[in-house]
Amino acid sequence: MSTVTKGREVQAATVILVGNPNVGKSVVFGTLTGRYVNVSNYPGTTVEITRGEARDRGTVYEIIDTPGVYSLLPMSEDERVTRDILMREPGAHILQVCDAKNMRRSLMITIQLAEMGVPLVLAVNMADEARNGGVMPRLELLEEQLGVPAVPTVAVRKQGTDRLLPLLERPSPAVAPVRYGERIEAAIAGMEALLPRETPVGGRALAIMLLCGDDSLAPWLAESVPAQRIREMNAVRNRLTEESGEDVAYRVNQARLAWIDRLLGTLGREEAPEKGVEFAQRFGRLAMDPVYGLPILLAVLFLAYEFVGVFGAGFLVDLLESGLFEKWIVPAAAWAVDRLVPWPLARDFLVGPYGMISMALSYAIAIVLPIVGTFFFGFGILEDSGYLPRLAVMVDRIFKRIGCNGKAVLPMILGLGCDTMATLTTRILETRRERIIVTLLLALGVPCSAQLGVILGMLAGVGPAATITWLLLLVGIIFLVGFLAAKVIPGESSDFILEIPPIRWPKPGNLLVKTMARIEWYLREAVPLFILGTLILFLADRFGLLPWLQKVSEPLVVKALDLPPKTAEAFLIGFLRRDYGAAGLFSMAKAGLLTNLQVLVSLITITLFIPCLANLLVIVKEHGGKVAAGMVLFIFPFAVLVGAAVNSAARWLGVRF
Ligand SMILES: Nc1nc2c(ncn2[C@@H]2O[C@H](COP(=O)(O)OP(=O)(O)OP(=O)(O)O)[C@@H](O)[C@H]2O)c(=O)[nH]1
Ligand SMILES: [Mg+2]
Repeated sequence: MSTVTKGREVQAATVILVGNPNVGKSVVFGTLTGRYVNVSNYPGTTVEITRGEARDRGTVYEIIDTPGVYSLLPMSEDERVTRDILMREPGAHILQVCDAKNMRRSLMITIQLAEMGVPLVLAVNMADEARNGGVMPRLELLEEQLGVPAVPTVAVRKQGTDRLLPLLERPSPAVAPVRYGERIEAAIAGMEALLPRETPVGGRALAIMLLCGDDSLAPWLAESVPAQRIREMNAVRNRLTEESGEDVAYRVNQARLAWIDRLLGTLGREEAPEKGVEFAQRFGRLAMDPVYGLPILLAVLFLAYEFVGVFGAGFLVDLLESGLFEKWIVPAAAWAVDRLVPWPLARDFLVGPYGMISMALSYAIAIVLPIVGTFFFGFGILEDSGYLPRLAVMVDRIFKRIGCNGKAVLPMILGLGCDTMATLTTRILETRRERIIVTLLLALGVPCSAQLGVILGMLAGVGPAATITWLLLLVGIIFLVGFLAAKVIPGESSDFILEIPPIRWPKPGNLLVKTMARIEWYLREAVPLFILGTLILFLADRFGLLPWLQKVSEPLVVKALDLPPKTAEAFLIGFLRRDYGAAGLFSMAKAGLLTNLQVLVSLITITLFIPCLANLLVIVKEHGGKVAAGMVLFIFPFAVLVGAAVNSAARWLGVRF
């Protein structure tokens, strides 16, 4: 990349962070740029690229954080994002972040980067854990063999990371001369000859990718190579597969692994004291155990319920809503409005039944904020401890039934944070079928944090029987719909391959920053929509539309679901934001407008109800308008149907909760 002068600073280079999932790329990104991006202890935290700037002695670097990859031969959408950025930024310098505990896998990528001929520096991260475990490789020898710097780092403690930027000023490509046997080498040579002379990454690397059957390069090929050449390339590839009769990608991988094992064998390890199995790792193993895993899961759920449902939605909400808002803020605002703006309209607008302060702010700050705050905090602990991938192992067998594998539990659990974000995270799933199934289940049955908290709070008020009914029904519906969807939606499932990171004590710093970042995001995202929703209700009320809304929705809300007509308002704004709708129900229940059965029916319906606007937009973005429309058309009647069925069944059985 050319050198551009920017003020007195010199724009030196673009640096792309590349590496396996969960090795600490985002932590390194944070220490280099000072920008926080989400960091968690499971693979697949980052699914999109983030750019930031780093300065070193008057030189400015553009740093790019990427999703973790197992190979630069992309198997999933997030892996493709990383490979494509390498293609799109020719001349960029690469900083590969390795996991010192797992150099075998890290070096798979190093080989591919060497073949691409990109300038490279290695950060051998997690040196602390590798040293503790006695598996830290001797890096001087590695540097010598590969011909590039390999810096030991402990990114979370900023150790070694200050050495990276100076080394990135003038890096050179690594040397990793892996040979793949005569036949494949001949095909590589044939393929290379057909490629254009100037390619964004090395011709040899591209030739190997194409021979391994990388279809995701098709758009690039179509742009840069004449059609005749592409046909010739296909011929080379077909001939090779026919001749060797073996999977080329498999052969290539085997050759690379053999090369790596030889290399690692010559390196040797740093001396380290032997240590017994730690308590944390023993717990980590039990959490995946088919027998002990279950009580651990139940204990985790119970703690989450106590913390979010009882402490957050009960204690904190009471404190803020009944204490702060009802006793102080709303009366004070009413008093001030009376003095300052004597028009009844203004008074109504601010502190009336659909007022900005009495409804929008008090829902957002007093009901939803304490709930999402406690949720995000508890969720952060789960993320950073490394428990989530173990849960994935536990549920793998069940998830196979719904056409996915255990990995799908990650987006589903993230959905409990925010369905919109989780829909993006479905990219870590390998096949389109899995992505569509999980997207559907997220939109249908996974309540987001704010909604979940409000729901837990309401259910806690009704009692354990209703809570358990709600939970069982929801889990049952998710699996039933998943099971049916897996039958209907064509396509393949993929094998379950998921890295299990070590159990770690969450770092309070990361936990705090992450929770604050999410709360800030929540406030920025939610409050404007709360205000908009309140405005819609306020205007609808002014223009006398609310009775009309209640009337048109009467056959559904009153007849089918047996709920008070006012519930229609909650459903309406629930589309704007799920949690807002739930908060509407919450305040109705608190005011004693709903019977226990009605609470349950309305909660089930609103949980299943159509996804919020933001979620819908992301579904359109990821899967197109048709899929999104199909989902909404299925979900909406389905939600009402289930709600009505629960109501009739409970009445028929005489259960009142
Ligand atoms: N002990 C230790 N933990 C680390 C170190 N660097 C990162 N971590 C932890 O490793 C986990 C993963 O870090 P991330 O930065 O999210 O990893 P990533 O490579 O960006 O992961 P993906 O985005 O999923 O590809 C987090 O729990 C970090 O706190 C380190 O040097 N030592
Ligand atoms: Mg990351």
